[in-house]
Amino acid sequence: MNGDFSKGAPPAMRLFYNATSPYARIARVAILEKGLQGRVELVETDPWSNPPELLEVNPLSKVPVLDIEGVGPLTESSVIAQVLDLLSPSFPLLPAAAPARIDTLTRAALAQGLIDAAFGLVLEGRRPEERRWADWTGRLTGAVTRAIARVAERRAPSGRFDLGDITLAVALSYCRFRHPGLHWPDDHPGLAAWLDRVERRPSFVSTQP
Ligand SMILES: N[C@@H](CCC(=O)N[C@@H](CS)C(=O)NCC(=O)O)C(=O)O
Repeated sequence: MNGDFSKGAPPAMRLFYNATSPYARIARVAILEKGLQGRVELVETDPWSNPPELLEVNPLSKVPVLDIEGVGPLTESSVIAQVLDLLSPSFPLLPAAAPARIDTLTRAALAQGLIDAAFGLVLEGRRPEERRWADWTGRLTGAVTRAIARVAERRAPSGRFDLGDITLAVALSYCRFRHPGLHWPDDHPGLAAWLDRVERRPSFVSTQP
Protein backbone atom coordinates (compact mmCIF):
# COMPACT_ATOMS: atom_id res chain seq x y z
CA MET A 1 0.00 0.00 0.00
CA ASN A 2 1.42 3.35 -1.02
CA GLY A 3 0.05 6.00 1.31
CA ASP A 4 2.77 8.61 0.89
CA PHE A 5 0.83 11.49 -0.64
CA SER A 6 3.51 14.06 0.05
CA LYS A 7 5.04 13.92 -3.44
CA GLY A 8 3.47 14.49 -6.84
CA ALA A 9 -0.13 15.00 -7.92
CA PRO A 10 -2.96 13.49 -5.87
CA PRO A 11 -3.76 9.92 -7.01
CA ALA A 12 -6.75 8.98 -9.18
CA MET A 13 -9.82 8.05 -7.12
CA ARG A 14 -13.34 6.69 -7.47
CA LEU A 15 -16.08 7.72 -5.07
CA PHE A 16 -19.03 5.36 -4.74
CA TYR A 17 -21.97 7.41 -3.59
CA ASN A 18 -25.73 7.71 -3.53
CA ALA A 19 -27.38 11.07 -4.27
CA THR A 20 -29.44 11.20 -1.06
CA SER A 21 -26.87 9.75 1.36
CA PRO A 22 -25.76 12.32 3.95
CA TYR A 23 -22.64 10.25 4.67
CA ALA A 24 -21.66 10.31 1.01
CA ARG A 25 -22.43 14.04 0.89
CA ILE A 26 -19.73 14.70 3.51
CA ALA A 27 -17.19 13.07 1.20
CA ARG A 28 -18.55 14.88 -1.89
CA VAL A 29 -18.45 18.29 -0.18
CA ALA A 30 -14.92 17.59 1.13
CA ILE A 31 -13.73 16.70 -2.40
CA LEU A 32 -15.17 19.93 -3.81
CA GLU A 33 -13.94 22.18 -1.00
CA LYS A 34 -10.43 20.75 -1.39
CA GLY A 35 -10.54 21.20 -5.16
CA LEU A 36 -9.91 17.49 -5.79
CA GLN A 37 -12.88 16.92 -8.13
CA GLY A 38 -10.57 16.59 -11.16
CA ARG A 39 -8.98 13.50 -9.58
CA VAL A 40 -12.23 11.74 -8.60
CA GLU A 41 -14.55 9.69 -10.77
CA LEU A 42 -18.04 9.68 -9.24
CA VAL A 43 -19.77 6.30 -9.31
CA GLU A 44 -23.45 6.52 -8.39
CA THR A 45 -24.73 3.31 -6.87
CA ASP A 46 -27.64 1.91 -4.89
CA PRO A 47 -26.18 0.31 -1.74
CA TRP A 48 -29.51 -1.32 -0.88
CA SER A 49 -29.36 -3.59 -3.93
CA ASN A 50 -25.89 -5.03 -3.16
CA PRO A 51 -24.36 -4.17 -6.55
CA PRO A 52 -21.29 -6.37 -7.24
CA GLU A 53 -19.03 -3.38 -8.01
CA LEU A 54 -19.82 -1.89 -4.58
CA LEU A 55 -19.45 -5.24 -2.76
CA GLU A 56 -16.01 -5.56 -4.32
CA VAL A 57 -14.84 -2.39 -2.55
CA ASN A 58 -17.06 -2.66 0.55
CA PRO A 59 -18.46 -5.99 1.76
CA LEU A 60 -20.88 -4.01 3.97
CA SER A 61 -22.57 -2.58 0.84
CA LYS A 62 -22.59 0.95 2.23
CA VAL A 63 -21.66 4.28 0.72
CA PRO A 64 -19.49 6.26 0.65
CA VAL A 65 -16.41 4.34 -0.47
CA LEU A 66 -13.34 6.18 -1.73
CA ASP A 67 -11.19 3.86 -3.82
CA ILE A 68 -7.72 5.38 -4.11
CA GLU A 69 -5.34 4.18 -6.80
CA GLY A 70 -2.34 2.49 -5.20
CA VAL A 71 -3.96 2.55 -1.76
CA GLY A 72 -7.28 0.72 -1.97
CA PRO A 73 -10.85 1.37 -0.87
CA LEU A 74 -11.62 3.46 2.21
CA THR A 75 -14.96 3.35 4.01
CA GLU A 76 -16.53 5.60 6.70
CA SER A 77 -17.22 9.20 5.78
CA SER A 78 -15.07 10.70 8.53
CA VAL A 79 -12.08 8.50 7.62
CA ILE A 80 -12.52 9.44 3.96
CA ALA A 81 -12.62 13.15 4.81
CA GLN A 82 -9.50 12.88 6.96
CA VAL A 83 -7.58 11.05 4.22
CA LEU A 84 -8.76 13.55 1.57
CA ASP A 85 -7.27 16.22 3.80
CA LEU A 86 -3.87 14.52 3.46
CA LEU A 87 -4.03 14.65 -0.35
CA SER A 88 -3.84 18.38 -0.76
CA PRO A 89 -2.79 21.26 1.47
CA SER A 90 -5.50 23.54 0.07
CA PHE A 91 -8.57 24.19 2.24
CA PRO A 92 -7.54 22.24 5.38
CA LEU A 93 -10.51 20.33 6.79
CA LEU A 94 -8.78 19.70 10.10
CA PRO A 95 -6.38 21.88 12.05
CA ALA A 96 -2.96 20.27 12.32
CA ALA A 97 -2.63 20.24 16.08
CA ALA A 98 -4.53 20.09 19.36
CA PRO A 99 -6.53 21.76 20.84
CA ALA A 100 -8.11 23.04 17.59
CA ARG A 101 -7.99 19.55 16.00
CA ILE A 102 -9.72 18.00 19.01
CA ASP A 103 -12.41 20.68 18.84
CA THR A 104 -13.04 20.00 15.12
CA LEU A 105 -13.15 16.22 15.62
CA THR A 106 -15.51 16.57 18.61
CA ARG A 107 -17.93 18.78 16.66
CA ALA A 108 -17.76 16.43 13.65
CA ALA A 109 -18.50 13.43 15.91
CA LEU A 110 -21.61 15.03 17.44
CA ALA A 111 -22.85 16.01 13.97
CA GLN A 112 -22.18 12.47 12.72
CA GLY A 113 -24.25 11.14 15.62
CA LEU A 114 -27.02 13.53 14.59
CA ILE A 115 -26.94 12.04 11.09
CA ASP A 116 -27.02 8.51 12.56
CA ALA A 117 -30.15 9.33 14.59
CA ALA A 118 -31.90 11.18 11.72
CA PHE A 119 -31.04 8.36 9.29
CA GLY A 120 -32.25 5.80 11.84
CA LEU A 121 -35.60 7.61 11.96
CA VAL A 122 -35.88 7.38 8.18
CA LEU A 123 -35.20 3.63 8.29
CA GLU A 124 -37.73 3.14 11.11
CA GLY A 125 -40.32 5.01 9.03
CA ARG A 126 -39.76 2.58 6.15
CA ARG A 127 -40.92 -0.41 8.21
CA PRO A 128 -44.48 -1.58 7.78
CA GLU A 129 -46.60 0.42 10.24
CA GLU A 130 -47.30 -2.54 12.54
CA ARG A 131 -43.56 -3.27 12.90
CA ARG A 132 -42.52 0.24 13.91
CA TRP A 133 -41.26 0.56 17.46
CA ALA A 134 -42.64 3.75 18.99
CA ASP A 135 -40.14 3.73 21.89
CA TRP A 136 -37.24 3.56 19.45
CA THR A 137 -38.69 6.34 17.27
CA GLY A 138 -39.10 8.45 20.41
CA ARG A 139 -35.51 7.74 21.48
CA LEU A 140 -34.09 8.73 18.08
CA THR A 141 -36.28 11.86 17.92
CA GLY A 142 -35.03 12.83 21.38
CA ALA A 143 -31.42 12.38 20.26
CA VAL A 144 -32.00 14.55 17.17
CA THR A 145 -33.75 17.29 19.16
CA ARG A 146 -31.14 17.36 21.95
CA ALA A 147 -28.19 17.27 19.56
CA ILE A 148 -29.53 20.22 17.56
CA ALA A 149 -30.25 22.18 20.76
CA ARG A 150 -26.70 21.48 21.98
CA VAL A 151 -25.02 22.70 18.79
CA ALA A 152 -27.30 25.76 18.71
CA GLU A 153 -26.36 26.65 22.27
CA ARG A 154 -22.62 25.93 22.11
CA ARG A 155 -21.66 26.57 18.50
CA ALA A 156 -19.12 29.32 18.43
CA PRO A 157 -17.84 30.45 15.04
CA SER A 158 -14.48 28.70 14.64
CA GLY A 159 -13.29 31.32 12.18
CA ARG A 160 -12.74 28.60 9.56
CA PHE A 161 -15.04 26.23 7.69
CA ASP A 162 -13.84 22.81 8.73
CA LEU A 163 -14.91 19.17 8.91
CA GLY A 164 -17.01 19.92 12.00
CA ASP A 165 -18.94 22.58 10.07
CA ILE A 166 -19.29 20.44 6.93
CA THR A 167 -20.64 17.49 8.94
CA LEU A 168 -23.03 19.72 10.91
CA ALA A 169 -24.36 21.44 7.78
CA VAL A 170 -24.86 18.08 6.04
CA ALA A 171 -26.66 16.77 9.16
CA LEU A 172 -28.98 19.79 9.47
CA SER A 173 -29.66 19.84 5.74
CA TYR A 174 -30.57 16.14 5.93
CA CYS A 175 -32.93 16.84 8.86
CA ARG A 176 -34.62 19.60 6.87
CA PHE A 177 -34.88 17.30 3.80
CA ARG A 178 -36.10 14.12 5.52
CA HIS A 179 -37.84 15.45 8.61
CA PRO A 180 -39.59 18.68 7.60
CA GLY A 181 -42.02 18.17 10.51
CA LEU A 182 -39.30 18.85 13.10
CA HIS A 183 -39.45 22.50 14.07
CA TRP A 184 -35.81 23.06 14.98
CA PRO A 185 -35.46 25.96 12.44
CA ASP A 186 -38.14 27.88 14.41
CA ASP A 187 -36.60 26.94 17.75
CA HIS A 188 -33.04 27.84 16.65
CA PRO A 189 -33.29 30.58 13.99
CA GLY A 190 -29.60 31.48 14.27
CA LEU A 191 -28.60 27.93 13.36
CA ALA A 192 -31.14 27.83 10.51
CA ALA A 193 -29.73 31.11 9.12
CA TRP A 194 -26.19 29.66 9.33
CA LEU A 195 -27.37 26.60 7.38
CA ASP A 196 -28.98 28.85 4.75
CA ARG A 197 -25.63 30.58 4.27
CA VAL A 198 -23.68 27.32 4.05
CA GLU A 199 -26.17 25.89 1.57
CA ARG A 200 -25.26 28.71 -0.84
CA ARG A 201 -21.67 27.41 -1.10
CA PRO A 202 -21.08 25.79 -4.51
CA SER A 203 -20.08 22.52 -2.78
CA PHE A 204 -23.52 22.34 -1.12
CA VAL A 205 -25.50 23.59 -4.13
CA SER A 206 -24.06 20.90 -6.39
CA THR A 207 -24.56 18.06 -3.88
CA GLN A 208 -28.13 18.88 -2.93
CA PRO A 209 -30.22 15.69 -2.64
N1 LIG B 1 -20.86 5.18 9.29
C1 LIG B 1 -20.95 5.13 7.85
C2 LIG B 1 -22.42 5.03 7.45
C3 LIG B 1 -22.61 4.73 5.97
C4 LIG B 1 -24.06 4.37 5.67
O1 LIG B 1 -24.80 3.83 6.53
N2 LIG B 1 -24.51 4.66 4.42
C5 LIG B 1 -25.86 4.33 4.02
C6 LIG B 1 -26.38 5.32 2.98
S1 LIG B 1 -27.03 6.76 3.75
C7 LIG B 1 -25.83 2.99 3.33
O2 LIG B 1 -25.05 2.80 2.42
N3 LIG B 1 -26.71 2.09 3.76
C8 LIG B 1 -26.86 0.80 3.15
C9 LIG B 1 -27.01 -0.27 4.20
O3 LIG B 1 -26.95 0.03 5.40
O4 LIG B 1 -27.18 -1.44 3.82
C10 LIG B 1 -20.26 6.38 7.27
O5 LIG B 1 -20.11 7.37 8.00
O6 LIG B 1 -19.83 6.37 6.10
